[in-house]
Amino acid sequence: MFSPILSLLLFSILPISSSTQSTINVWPIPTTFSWPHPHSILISPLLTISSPKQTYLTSAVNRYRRQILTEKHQPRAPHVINPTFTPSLGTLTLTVYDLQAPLHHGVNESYTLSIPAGGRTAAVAKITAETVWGAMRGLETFSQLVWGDPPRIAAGVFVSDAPVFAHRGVLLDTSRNFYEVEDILRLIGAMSWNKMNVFHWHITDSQSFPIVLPSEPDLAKKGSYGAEMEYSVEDVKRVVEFGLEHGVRVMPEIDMPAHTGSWAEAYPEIVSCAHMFWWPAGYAWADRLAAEPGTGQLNPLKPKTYEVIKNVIKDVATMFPEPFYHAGNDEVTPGCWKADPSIQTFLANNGTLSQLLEIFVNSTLPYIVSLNRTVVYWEDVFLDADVNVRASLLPPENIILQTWNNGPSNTKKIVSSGYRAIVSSYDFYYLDCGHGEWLGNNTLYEQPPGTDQGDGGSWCGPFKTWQLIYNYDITYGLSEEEAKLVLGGEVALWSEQADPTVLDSRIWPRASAMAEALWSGNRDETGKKRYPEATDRLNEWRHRMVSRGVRAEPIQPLWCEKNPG
Ligand code: CP6
Repeated sequence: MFSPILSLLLFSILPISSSTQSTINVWPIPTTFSWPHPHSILISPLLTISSPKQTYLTSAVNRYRRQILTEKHQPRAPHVINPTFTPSLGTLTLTVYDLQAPLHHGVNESYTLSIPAGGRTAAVAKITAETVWGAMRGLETFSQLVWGDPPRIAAGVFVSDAPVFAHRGVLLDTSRNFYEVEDILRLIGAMSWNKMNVFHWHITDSQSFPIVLPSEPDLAKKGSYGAEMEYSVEDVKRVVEFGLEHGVRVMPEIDMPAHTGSWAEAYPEIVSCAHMFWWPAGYAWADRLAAEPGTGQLNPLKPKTYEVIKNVIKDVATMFPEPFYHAGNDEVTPGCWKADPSIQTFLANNGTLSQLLEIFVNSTLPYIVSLNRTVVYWEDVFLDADVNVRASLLPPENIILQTWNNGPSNTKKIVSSGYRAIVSSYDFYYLDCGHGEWLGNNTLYEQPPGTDQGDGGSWCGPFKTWQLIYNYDITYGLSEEEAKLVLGGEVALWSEQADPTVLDSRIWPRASAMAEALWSGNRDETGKKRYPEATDRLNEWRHRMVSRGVRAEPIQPLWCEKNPG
């Protein structure tokens, strides 16, 4: 053992090797950090993490302590960081100023972290944060600075960190294919490692209705894929609690009025065109790339529709405390309502499809707002060319619009009309593509002319690479004022071609690319896109995620690690 004084002395005279790294292996990279003299100290096996008492913080502290002492992560590119100084790090102290702040949109997630330089007696690392949620972010950064067996930590590090965008999410569709609660928890856990904070749970769609709602039990009983593929009230509680323990909000989406074919199993009388396949009899979509069972749209003219919807909304709002409530409103298909005889009368009397949607929105939106919720809708409700709702019926103080079509121009339309926006442009943020291109109205399938009624479901552009995702600027082309209305972004895993067998690899590490771009940006100090620098760090991070139990896919061959660029 070196004496502290000798250590200090050694430390000051040792030359810093030219091969020491200038960056820290943390993902997402903190907004500011310094590590002037790269070296490390051992972590005491008796490491104490002292923190104020708060249920979720205490849970996080216990989790991180275990992880730090047992992870034994071996860096891919070995750090040339010597020597390792004694004494070891025995204490991490957390200071949190506000223990009450709830995990809501915009909550303060900033923190500072300092890890003492080696050679000091009674070395104490410190995290300070305004809120419990910021403290969790600091713990994550701390844990990523640990490596090796026995565990050691980068020493003489100072980090001051806060996110650029407040909303950093992942959408998972649990209707097209079913996921166990365990899969969802694994996703939420990995999100928290990436400092992502919103799990957008696209629970229901046309294919299945997997959530059991106490006031409307028949919706799941008849509309799920089977009793073993349902989320109970208890299951939802587990997901929401797990989210709180990890600083991840759980935002539910019950999509409507379109994408509701599964509701027709319990209530055929309130769903238009539920079993109407958009392609004519005899012409099956040969590979059933993303088969949609006739989208199904709730009928806005039936009083019963609203009885069911109010029960659904009330139950969902009770089960999910999250103040954002996603009410869908994407892809209303004209052909569906037009095919319903009870709607044809309305249309014959000069009613329009947009008026129908306005009736629907006016009969549901105020109820959701009355439950103290901010409503998130897909952009279609406002921007769809055929079926849309006037801005005067969509108050910007209650409504956020989530864009998914064509990137920047739609974001511009949304924010320049005064709405807050969440960006999930399919050209960049849709991760679901597993089996190649959308075939469109491909003559290969001998689709008869004049039968196009929309694509009838999900399709899939080119595979989105992590670099494409990383480089996307979600506020591109906006004024400074407009950019303030962009809350953040979400990557999306639609599940026509995904299920638990591919969950981890479809999402990770590509979601990590968005996570960093939205946490600390995608450019270096000179304003240049920094993805070349990020590559090795992401590779490292992908390996760490794998060792933590998430099967993130590789971004390069092992050969690259042996042959640095
Ligand atoms: N399901 C629902 C989908 C899609 C949307 N909503 C979707 C559309 C186009 C693509 C991928 C997914 N499958 N309910 C759009 C928000 Cl490319």
